[in-house]
Order: sequence, then C-alpha cells, then structure tokens
Amino acid sequence: MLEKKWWHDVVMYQIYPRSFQDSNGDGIGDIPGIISRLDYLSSLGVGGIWLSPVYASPMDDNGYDISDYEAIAPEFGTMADMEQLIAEAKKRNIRIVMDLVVNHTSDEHAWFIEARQSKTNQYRDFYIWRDEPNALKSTFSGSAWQFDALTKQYYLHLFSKRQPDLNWENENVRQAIYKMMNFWVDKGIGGFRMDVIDLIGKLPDAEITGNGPKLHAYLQEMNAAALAGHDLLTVGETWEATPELAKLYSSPARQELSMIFQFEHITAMWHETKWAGNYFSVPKFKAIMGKWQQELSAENGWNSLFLNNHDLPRVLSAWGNDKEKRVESAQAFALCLHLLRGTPYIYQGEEIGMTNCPVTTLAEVDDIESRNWANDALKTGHTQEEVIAGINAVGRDNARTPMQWDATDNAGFTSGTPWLPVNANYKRINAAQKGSIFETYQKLIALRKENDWIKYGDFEPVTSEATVFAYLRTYQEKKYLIVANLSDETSHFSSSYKNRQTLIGAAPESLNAAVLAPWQAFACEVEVG
Ligand code: TEU
Ligand code: CA
Repeated sequence: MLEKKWWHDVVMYQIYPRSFQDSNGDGIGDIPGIISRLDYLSSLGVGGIWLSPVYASPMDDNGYDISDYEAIAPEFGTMADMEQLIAEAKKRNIRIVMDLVVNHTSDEHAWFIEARQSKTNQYRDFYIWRDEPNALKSTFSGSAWQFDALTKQYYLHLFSKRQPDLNWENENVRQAIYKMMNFWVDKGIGGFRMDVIDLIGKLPDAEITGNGPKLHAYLQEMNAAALAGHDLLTVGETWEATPELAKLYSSPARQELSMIFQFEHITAMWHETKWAGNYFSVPKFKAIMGKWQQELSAENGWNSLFLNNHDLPRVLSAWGNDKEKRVESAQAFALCLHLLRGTPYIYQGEEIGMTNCPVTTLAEVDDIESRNWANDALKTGHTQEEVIAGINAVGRDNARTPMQWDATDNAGFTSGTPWLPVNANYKRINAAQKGSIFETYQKLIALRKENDWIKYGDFEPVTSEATVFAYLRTYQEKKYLIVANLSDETSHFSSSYKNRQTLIGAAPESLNAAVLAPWQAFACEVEVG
C-alpha cells in the first residue's frame, strides 16, 4: 500500500536567489527579497520552494561553488534572514528545500585550502589528487584536472577549476556532509535538491563519473544518517538517469530519495551537444514523457515534472512560441505537464511566460559554462556569430535574467543596477499583469490539490496526430482526457469518448473529429462505458 507523502500533493517553485527580488538596492536578489514575495507565491498556490544555493561562495558558478555550507553569502543576507524565511514560508504552508551541492566545494572552502597545503595534510584526501591527468573532461570545457604548483599534483574538477570534486570514497567526507545536512534539517527545512548527485560514486581512474558502483550505498548511508525519520522531499539531479535507475533512486522500499530530475526529454532535443542547437520534436517528447509515466508507478518510484530550470533556456523560446502564441504555448505546456503523475516544478518566471533574453556581444555573458564554451569554440574555428547564436539558444543566462515583477524600472526587481540586465520585454511581460498564464498555473495547482486522480491515477497514451500530446488518466473507475496541440499548426484529434465535464482549457465542441487550433489544450472528465 502506497504511503501518501506531502510531496505527492504539492507543486514546487524554484527560486534562483540572485535574480528573484533585491531588497537593498545592490542589484542582487536576496533572502529578505524572497520573504517579501512569499504572499505572491502563496497566491500562486505552491507548497514548496527549491532554493538554489545561498551559502557562502566566491560566486564563480553563482553559488554552486560553496566555501562554507553553514554560512549565508553576505550578498544574500544573514543566517537570521534564512531562519526567518523558513519560518515565514511555514506560516504559508510552504516548505523550503535547500540545494545540496556536495559533489564538489569551492576552492575557497577551508577543507580545500588545507588540502592543497601538503600531501600529508589531514584534509588532502577530502579531494581527488593525481600525479598525472587522464582523459576526463570538465562539463565547463577543457580537462577535468587542474595542476596545483604547491604540491605538484593535479586535482579533479568535473565543473570549473574553482569547484574541486570531493572524494566520497573517504568516510570522513561523507560523515562531514551528513553532519552538515543535519545542521540544516534541524533548522526545519523541507528537504534537499541534490546537485549532480549521480556523480558522487565516481571512479576517476576508471573514468567513471555518473552512476558509480557505490552510488546507491552512499545514498542509503546518507538517508540513514540525515534523512530518515524526517518528512523531507529529496530530489536528485541525475542527468543520465533512465527509468530503471530512477527506480533505484526513488522506490520507497529502497529508502534513498523521494524522486529525481531526469533529463531524457531535454537531451533528446539536442544535437550531439546542446551547443549544436536544440529543436523540439513532439513525437519524441510525448514518447519519453509517456515512458516515464508508465515506468514509475508511485509504488516503484516517483516522477518529477519540469520543463524549465536555472540551467535551461526558457521553454517558450526553446520549444514553444514566444512571439504571437506566447500565452497559448505557455498554457499548453503547463497543462500537459501538470496533469501527469509526479511532482511539478515551476521555475521562477515560468508562471508569467518569461522568455529567453538574447545578447549581442560576449561581454554581456555572465555564466561560466557559456563563457568557457565560447572561448573553446572560438579557438576551434567557430565564428563569433555562431557562438553568440549558440548562447542565445541554450545559454544558462537566458533563465537567470531578473524576475519581471511589474512595469516600473528594472521590472521592480531592484532599485539599483541589476547584476544581469532585465529582459527588455518586461513592460509587456510581468507578474503585476498576472494574466491568463498565471491563472492557468493557479488553476492547475488547485486541481492537483483537490484531485487524487492527478496524483495517483493510471496513465495511458492516446493515439493522436504527431504534434498532439494526448493521454488518459484513470482513477477509481473515472477517466480523464488531456489533449494539447504542441505546435503552431492546426491539428486534429478524434476519440470515441464523450466530454462529461471540461476541467481546464479550451475543449472542442465534440471529441470526435475535432479541429485543434495551434497550441489548443484542454482536460476533461470523459463518459465511461
Ligand atoms: O548542473 C549540472 C550540470 O551539469 C549542468 O551544468 C548541465 O550539465 C549543463 O548546464 C548542461 O549543459 C548543476 C547545477 O544545476 C548547475 O547550475 C551547476 O553549474 C553545476 O551542477 C555544478 O554545480
Ligand atoms: Ca540585494
């Protein structure tokens, strides 16, 4: 019998703190700014916030390079602010899920400062040192090995050279991490999002990075040491996960994590790499989403549901229509995603239809991944235009422009100069206008709260034309049909079902031989029998 959990009911909201709301005019979002927007989030109806890192950090990777896990970065506020955020959110039935970044630290973490002093330092084996590099590459371009002159060895960094990888084979590392996790659990947080957690089992000499042999042993040890007995949401970021692996992470019986972020629907739309440009294939999208729905059945695992985050281009620009059909395509993606089984995640600004924000020069690019890739690409013969086009299509800054609150200066994000320019379309696209995208998300969140069929119903795909994503949900003898034309083209949909009651969206007169306008989407209960 499935044990019901609070994270079966809620929709989560991801905040990238640097870009959400500035409260002190320094142009950088901060925790007091987040507190000032909790009523907005409460009106949307979300039940939890995934808070991207706010810990002490030199900000080489905007906080995913942590120098002190138990301190708050001064630009984001104080520990008192953090405790107030947890308390104020709790008053609104919103839990705070912290970002756990433990595959690596910053090179300014006390452990690394010690470790690099000498080969015999007690913290040396908190990290991964070798006399010679092997072929491992960094996600942020170049070799994954950095030579350190002081002790004439290389250290491993799967991300920036200022993000040295922790050595999880070292029991002292694991115990130090679990101790830190308990520090945060004791503060009353709602759980953890676990950054690239599939990498902590790496075997560098075998050039194994994801899904190492001890990964699940570490996660079960972590669960026992820091998670068990607390009613926490834990979601692992696992870029290469398959449904089989997802069951290992999220089957309740295994006591590891609540769920994972799988990225198959994202990477399926890339050419050989994301920089080679991405495209949107509806047939691929619906096949992948359908597979994950049918493979994870609540008893054997749990899906997360997302199309946006701080690392991805805005879905309306990448896959939708961010021009004349911006509202319709936003509603269609929201509807077909949120009525699936799993926990949906809204990324800040998604609920008002924010879009990509193109640059014209490389000097405007902040993100280290984009900057490192650009330097590499220019060296290997790509033109400036090609590099700018790649960054404008899939660069991470697209998701990191300030939240667009209203039509006042800097979209109400800051009274100062924003750390990254506000998208010029903020006068037209902002939360003050609320508008139909926001209302669609509000209604979807309310529907989830009120209807167990969304949380626990069965899923089956419904035959439909290539650009139409249609599926049935079945729960306690009732059936619900969800249909979304995910294209700019008119399409058709035919079903023998009769519409008993439209729940959301624009349902056609009849479900038999219906003509669907571009981005038309709806959900309805259908007659059974
Ligand atoms: O991201 C993991 C990661 O690899 C992404 O950077 C992703 O692979 C890339 O953007 C796609 O090309 C996590 C965090 O979400 C990201 O913000 C951090 O930069 C990274 O880990 C290192 O902590
Ligand atoms: Ca600020």
